[in-house]
Amino acid sequence: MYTLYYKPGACSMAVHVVLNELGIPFEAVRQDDLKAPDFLKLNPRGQVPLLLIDGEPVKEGAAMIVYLLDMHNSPLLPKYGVARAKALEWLMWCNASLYPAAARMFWLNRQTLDEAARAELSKSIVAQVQSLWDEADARLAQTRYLAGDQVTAADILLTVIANWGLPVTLGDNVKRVLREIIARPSYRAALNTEKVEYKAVA
Ligand SMILES: N[C@@H](CCC(=O)N[C@@H](CS)C(=O)NCC(=O)O)C(=O)O
Repeated sequence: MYTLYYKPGACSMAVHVVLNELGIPFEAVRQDDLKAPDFLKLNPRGQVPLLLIDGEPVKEGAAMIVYLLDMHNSPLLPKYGVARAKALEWLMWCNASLYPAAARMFWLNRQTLDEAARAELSKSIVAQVQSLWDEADARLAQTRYLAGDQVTAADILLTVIANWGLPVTLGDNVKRVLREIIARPSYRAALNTEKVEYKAVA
């Protein structure tokens, strides 16, 4: 049995969408207070996503996604060869390059700074995030999905991160993929359960 702890619209939403894709039973627990003692007992890092697999806490969203897709034989992560390498490459790019770059903006919002310093840092963070979105757009000008011809979990994580409201411009190729991913029943169901509005594309 799986239990997913999530915060609405956070990176945990990608795991939520993947669980919906698999059509398996799971419980989704909204965890607003990440410093709540009961939650910290499960995840001392005080972060979502957290997945309980038969009661065993597993951290790191990308690890959960790979485990779930392998365990339940999903085409969202090819089993072998270069197709698997490319799917992992882009899943990890979303998780280890795009996500941390975007998260710097949330870090900045928590800092006490004078306005000039904030504006300068913000400009630099947005420029870094923009260059990553430009990279995704250039890739998607060449291939239908991030990993190639087939949709993979990387496209789902990309779609989740795109909705974090950073002041970046998303290219037309990125928008094409976002529209396709949010139309999937799994994505619509996660938006509905988490009560999140998708604003990155109409
Ligand atoms: N590397 C971790 C990052 C988890 C993470 O930073 N989660 C964010 C939400 S997207 C969070 O819980 N932030 C709250 C905090 O760090 O206090 C993963 O991919 O699972």
